[in-house]
Amino acid sequence: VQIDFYFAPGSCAFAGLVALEETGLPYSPKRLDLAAGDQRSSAFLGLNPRGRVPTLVVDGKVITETIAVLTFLANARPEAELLPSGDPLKLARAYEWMSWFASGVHVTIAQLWRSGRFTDNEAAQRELQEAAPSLLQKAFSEIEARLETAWALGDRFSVVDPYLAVFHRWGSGRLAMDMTQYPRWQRHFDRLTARPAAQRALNVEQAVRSKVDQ
Ligand SMILES: N[C@@H](CCC(=O)N[C@@H](CS)C(=O)NCC(=O)O)C(=O)O
Repeated sequence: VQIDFYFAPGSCAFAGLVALEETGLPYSPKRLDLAAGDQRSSAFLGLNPRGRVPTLVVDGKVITETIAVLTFLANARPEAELLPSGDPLKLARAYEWMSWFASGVHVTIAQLWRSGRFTDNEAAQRELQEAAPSLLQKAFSEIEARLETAWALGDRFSVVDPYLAVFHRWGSGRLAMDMTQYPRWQRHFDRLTARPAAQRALNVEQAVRSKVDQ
């Protein structure tokens, strides 16, 4: 199997990068420089017409969208139990978290950093940006309240966990938020980044990073 993984360091593709490392499947990391606009090259748009990372290509089949990428990887290595099997409620919880991240939390971030996606009107863009921080505070507090266990789904790691870490990194990084106000989430993040697969993912990012990407 030939696996190519298109990603950008520091982006939401970190979730897929950690998941890939957790599977142990061999893959070729393909770094895009989002600031330089690599995602809008005609070659990449041919793979993903939305011009976004993560994009996973498995034997020529293209898989886009974080939830689809994480689901594929979990099912590609069922023995790793990266998504719960045989427990419909736990599996629903996994998709509850991930759907909220993709359609809620991540979209609020886009409202702040990429308001041009929503409107060309500059005054409206400013309004979108100004509304975002309090929405993010609310979302981050909800994450903190929900994280009652070691991992998002309980005592077992799943692909939900590196997806959570994406937002933690943005919070402590570009958003310059005081993440100590979310102690459970901080512990979760430390636990996640201590995993060998997460360490390898961070090394892959570091190896290609020439500047700080979003
Ligand atoms: N719904 C997509 C969102 C992907 C996305 O927006 N990725 C960002 C990086 S975190 C991106 O590629 N941005 C490039 C751009 O907007 O030009 C998913 O969940 O995978």
